[in-house]
Amino acid sequence: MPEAWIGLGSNLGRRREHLRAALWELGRSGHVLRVSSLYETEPVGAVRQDGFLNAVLCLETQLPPRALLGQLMLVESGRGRVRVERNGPRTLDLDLLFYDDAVIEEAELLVPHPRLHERRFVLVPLCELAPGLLHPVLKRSLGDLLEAVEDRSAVIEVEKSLDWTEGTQAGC
Ligand code: PH2
Ligand code: MG
Ligand code: MG
Repeated sequence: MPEAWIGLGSNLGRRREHLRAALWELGRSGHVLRVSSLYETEPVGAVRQDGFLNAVLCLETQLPPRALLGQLMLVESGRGRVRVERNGPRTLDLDLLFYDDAVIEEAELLVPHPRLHERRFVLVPLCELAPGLLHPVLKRSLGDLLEAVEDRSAVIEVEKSLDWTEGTQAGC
């Protein structure tokens, strides 16, 4: 069955709660195989905004990439995501990073995610789980990409593994 890698991020509201809910919801689209630690990360990009919680997961799924993307967007809206400003603050961001070793270049869907190799907040959690995974376009391992990345923004592990089966609790 195909394996999709998904990046999770939140910097608005009850961040941990948004990520936990996303894990739970994504379980409906397949089987969550692996989940990284949770990381407190410095915002990257032009927009001045609050810090993020980021993580990645690997989902075994029957859904083809477009259908999976649709599910990711549904889960985002379910957590109250409103698209106000490009790259601005969000309750929940779910990005399709890899879909097996597929290379997809459509207007709405670029896989692998075109900026993942430039961002420590994605590479660090990915490398925690799969440092040897080969980027299908760059043909380099994630470990290599992390070593080479110019991004120096802070990425700090704050929680070992998020238990998405636990009851609702105060977010952070
Ligand atoms: N997402 C962005 C822009 N900047 N910075 C961090 N640390 N984490 C993110 O998830 C993030 C970001 C747009 O998707
Ligand atoms: Mg994103
Ligand atoms: Mg996104």
